[in-house]
Amino acid sequence: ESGERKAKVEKMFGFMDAFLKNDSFSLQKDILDHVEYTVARSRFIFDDFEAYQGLSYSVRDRLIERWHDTHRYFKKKDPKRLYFLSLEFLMGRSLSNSVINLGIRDQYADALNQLGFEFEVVAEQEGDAALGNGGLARLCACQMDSLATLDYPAWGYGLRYQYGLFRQIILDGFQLEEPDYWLNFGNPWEIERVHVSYPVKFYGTVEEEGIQGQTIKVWIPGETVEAVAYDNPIPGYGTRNAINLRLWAAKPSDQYDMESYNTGDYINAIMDRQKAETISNVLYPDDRSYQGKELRLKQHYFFVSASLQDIIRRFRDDHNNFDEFPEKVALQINDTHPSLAIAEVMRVLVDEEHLDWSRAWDITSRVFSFTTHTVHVEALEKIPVDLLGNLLPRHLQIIYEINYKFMEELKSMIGQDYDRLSRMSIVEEGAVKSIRMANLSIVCCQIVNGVSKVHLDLLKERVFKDFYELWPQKFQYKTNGVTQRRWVVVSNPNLSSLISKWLGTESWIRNVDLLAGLRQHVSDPDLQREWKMVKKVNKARLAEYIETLSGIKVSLDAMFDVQIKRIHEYKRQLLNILGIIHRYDCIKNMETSDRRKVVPRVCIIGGKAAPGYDIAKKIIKLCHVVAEKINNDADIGDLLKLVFIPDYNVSVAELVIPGSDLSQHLSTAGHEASGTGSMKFLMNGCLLLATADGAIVEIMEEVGADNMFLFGAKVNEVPALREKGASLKAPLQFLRVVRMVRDGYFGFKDYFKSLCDTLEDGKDFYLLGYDFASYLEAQAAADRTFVDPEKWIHMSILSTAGSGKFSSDKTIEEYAKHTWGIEPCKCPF
Ligand code: CJB
Repeated sequence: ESGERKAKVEKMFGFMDAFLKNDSFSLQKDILDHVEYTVARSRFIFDDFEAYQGLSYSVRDRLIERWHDTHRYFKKKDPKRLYFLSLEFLMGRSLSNSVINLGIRDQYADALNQLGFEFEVVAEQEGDAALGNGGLARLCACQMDSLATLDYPAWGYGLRYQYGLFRQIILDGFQLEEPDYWLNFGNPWEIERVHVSYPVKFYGTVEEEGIQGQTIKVWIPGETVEAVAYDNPIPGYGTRNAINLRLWAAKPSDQYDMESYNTGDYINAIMDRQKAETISNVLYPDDRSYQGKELRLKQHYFFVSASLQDIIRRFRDDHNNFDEFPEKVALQINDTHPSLAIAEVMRVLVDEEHLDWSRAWDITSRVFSFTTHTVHVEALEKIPVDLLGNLLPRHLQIIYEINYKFMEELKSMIGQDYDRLSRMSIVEEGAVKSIRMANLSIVCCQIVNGVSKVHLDLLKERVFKDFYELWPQKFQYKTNGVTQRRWVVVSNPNLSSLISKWLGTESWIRNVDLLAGLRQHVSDPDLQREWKMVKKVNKARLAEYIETLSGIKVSLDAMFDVQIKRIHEYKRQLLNILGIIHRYDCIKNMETSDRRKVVPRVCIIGGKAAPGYDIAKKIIKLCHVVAEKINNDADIGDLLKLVFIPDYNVSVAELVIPGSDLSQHLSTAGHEASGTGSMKFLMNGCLLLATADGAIVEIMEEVGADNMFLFGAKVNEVPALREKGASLKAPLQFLRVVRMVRDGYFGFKDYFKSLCDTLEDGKDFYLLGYDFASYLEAQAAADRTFVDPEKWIHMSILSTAGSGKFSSDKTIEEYAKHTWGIEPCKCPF
């Protein structure tokens, strides 16, 4: 840099220092300034929400400063960058997480105090950013936190939905969906970039043109929509780095159709223009089911096209030879949703940059990597050819060409095995001819990742067997992880301080291996006492929440037993409810003297059902009718309570997890690719009651099977059990509780009929009947342990101590080394 420029930069740094100081007086002044000038409320009277806004805008200033410095530094160093493409990011709230990562939480709490506000109360004012459905989307949020913390030069790209995941309302025990129009009161965490916008094109035709004796394909699109960037800074912990999550919103394009204006139909022309905005309006709430909807496909391409224009523009700023593209760019496709990016990169390289096909393909296949999150072949995304050909005619041609070349190559390797060829083809023939996006991704990417060890085994043996046999070296796994910053430091500050005290350092917040150091204190009575105390305080907070929600008073001496996650048949919330009915039934039939031996339980269930998922909605209703019966049975009292927590989301999880004793992960083995909820509970010292599925198998290796309550059929037993079907006799206790539901013991007999039918002999696909007996045994083991508090605490401490492997920091380090080939790029302070 020239001397003059350098001096200017230094002067700017000086200014920043003058503006953004973190002492209590400066923070108070900044908050008040924002209340007065940004929020436009009087600094003399403002409420908690306005205090939240003023505070957040002042945090945002600090984020922006770091974010600018980070990007300036990245630009200077020009490292290989990772671009993380995902249609969903479930960020939840930002305030607490940001001030903790910036290292100024206590200063802010103090400043607020001086102004007459309480940090916790103000932080509660923030709504969740719910731009995702569940595990897959929250995983991305955790990974962004780790990417920033570990100083990786990364960008996230996604969509800025105006309606996030629906809010769940429970009316008479039934789920209703309410739109989440979350941007109503502004969003301090984003920065609108009106100047960062790109045209995205759809429809039209492909024509051939001759250029210098060569015929090239030219796409003449029929519709243009503008993508505008909204940037969301993501601060790392213990570093100056703040990376960017860039979300796109659709706006009408200025390249409007003059003709329609000139025909005099001004109003209709405006209405048509306005329709463009609908593309990024709403997040699809169906977890794992793909319907060939045009709007969804439009969302995917809108997102892919805008992101790639941005990425290529940045690359072009410093490079003019696309052969360097794979050295500077790693593109991560999160599930198949962004996989049109493969065809888009090929289109740009071949049609716009005029590279020949094989050079373009070589470059493309070296930049992409793909992570799949499913174990179900049926859940893999397929796009009907008619739909794709109409919306993106050139992309369809490109995909056909990729497939043609792949099929030729495959034939030369495996010969004329037509069954196998048709299974592996990117194009699926059949009633609805369609494009298999997973096959496209596998063919293109050099690395395909699963999300746990078990998941990888299933990919090899079942889901992508043919591909694995062809290219075994492509298949890897990176066990999912969660960030200890949000899931312990933000959500469980008491535990966090306790851990730091006993480890003698806060370094575990960045270096999670240190958690293992708790093991050496596990038998120390002081630690045990303090550990127990922290749990009790968290349980009291949760109990208060439950009482406010439902009016139900729960006993803090009871075991808080929790299952919170999306409602799905394979996750078997139904098994949990049937277990609760069984417990209720046993208590009812006990001699009064025996009741003293019953371990009191508060069973907590929470989760959303996809709006069109009938059986899942029935499970929610069943939970409510069973709760109604049990909670109002004076005979039962504190021995058993059942609470359904409505509108489960990230911030509810932050409250519930620290206050749980036991958490349940009941998926039929072979169905949960990984599971990440279990990791959050584990870090918080909750004991797990689980099947040996997904990442639980690795958790077992870390904390030891004797520190968990495991049950159920194993992954490799499930297929044979299914084959046996009707001859698998469910135990009598199971038949009895199902009969109670069927016979209307809890009411709604007709309504629950179809739910009960799924449990009949031979139809019980998820093996609830088969697993019921061992489930009850695991529950009994949990009860026996709970009455030995010392043992319970011991197991609890060991759970936290063994949770280090399940930090997203670990996952990200693995990806960085073995998949993306990126290095940290730490912005100097
Ligand atoms: N997952 O949340 C979703 N949605 C999908 O459509 C497919 C998978 C989940 O992804 C998580 C992150 O990898 C996994 O931990 C979880 O097992 C899986 O169900």
